[in-house]
Amino acid sequence: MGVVNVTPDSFSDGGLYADTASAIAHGQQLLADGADILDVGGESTRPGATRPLVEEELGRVVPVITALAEGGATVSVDTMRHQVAAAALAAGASIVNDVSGGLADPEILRVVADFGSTYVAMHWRAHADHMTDFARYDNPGGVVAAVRDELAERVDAALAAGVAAERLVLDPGLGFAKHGDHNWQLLADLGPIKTLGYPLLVGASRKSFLGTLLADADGNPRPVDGREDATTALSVVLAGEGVWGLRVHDVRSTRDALRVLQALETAREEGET
Ligand code: PMM
Repeated sequence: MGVVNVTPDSFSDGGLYADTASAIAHGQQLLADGADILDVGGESTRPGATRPLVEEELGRVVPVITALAEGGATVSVDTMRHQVAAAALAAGASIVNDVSGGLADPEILRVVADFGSTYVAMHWRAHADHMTDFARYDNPGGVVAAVRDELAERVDAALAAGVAAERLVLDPGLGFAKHGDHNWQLLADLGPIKTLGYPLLVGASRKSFLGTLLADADGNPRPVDGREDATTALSVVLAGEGVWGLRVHDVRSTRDALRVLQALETAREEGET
């Protein structure tokens, strides 16, 4: 899944594709690089970000989705709002990627059910302007158990609203009300979330915990544009563990890495016959 952030302020690529034409061109480039899905978003969720108006978000994503879907792309809309989800699905998107898992705007679940679209429910606790206040996991089992249990609640809500079970995808929500150690614990132990029985999407690309991992000798985090190799390394590991989708900014490096995995798998299978 390639990221098309039509925002002035996303942490990883803020402002680069903020206008319609450059967002469309970027989406087309990601397709050429091998993306299966384009994830188009008009709201930055970086820590501390404030929300755009609904009209602003609609104006950012709808023309981009229309153009990319008309060109034959499979498009997801990265939104927490039912109005934006409805307009995006009407414009040709087929997946709703809701980072709040239906908590920010429960009406979104009904929209997804009505359209029969695929729904990505991510683990989330609060909007970006105060999510770090919620990065506490004192419960037994810590962050892994909490994320599993809270995602199970979102699954129940989605199913109750009429979303089809076979159209549900779950996401542990790296960086959302989570500090670096929480992200690593989740990545190290996705098993309990997998036991919920739904495909998993993971968005690790360029996130701050990778910047912290790669900090220089003075402890300064590696800037966003130097986190690509670490992102690719995680893509390889996660794909090898059977994760359904990888939400990344640089599709080419992840696609290349997946090709390597595929070639090894094929060679192994041929070796066995
Ligand atoms: N991360 C961001 C935005 N949307 N959606 C899903 N499903 N999972 C994520 O981890 C996720 C997301 C924030 O990253 P960005 O600002 O680079 O888009």
